[in-house]
Amino acid sequence: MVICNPPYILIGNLSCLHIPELKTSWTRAKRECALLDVPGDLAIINDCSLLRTTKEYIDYVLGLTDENFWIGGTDTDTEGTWVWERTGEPVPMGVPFWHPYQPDGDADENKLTMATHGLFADGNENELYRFICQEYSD
Ligand SMILES: [Ca+2]
Repeated sequence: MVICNPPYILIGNLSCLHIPELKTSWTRAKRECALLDVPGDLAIINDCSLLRTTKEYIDYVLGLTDENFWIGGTDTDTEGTWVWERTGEPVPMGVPFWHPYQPDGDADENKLTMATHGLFADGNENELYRFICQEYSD
């Protein structure tokens, strides 16, 4: 059983997430997660149930259907090779995680979002988006 420390809340009985009100760049979003009372990092979403329940939380609890959210993936180091920045583990590619037309930004878009459609899309790191922090236990 997962126990979450405030400000994180349990999503889908799977992970402890917190979505601050700020819109900011990917790099500052990452820093903001680290500065929470219980430090976290931009979310790693490796599980399609977590992807789905996070989107449901965003849409139906927060009512933020038109927002993009930074999460913890990047292809800055090797264009086209997406990894979770915190662990270096690969980001799952294709269905059901990514939108069918994503990623499409090549070297201009090297950070990962959960976009308005609830699926992954690449984004330019200087875009000002909401973001999803995750408490981690390892
Ligand atoms: Ca890229």
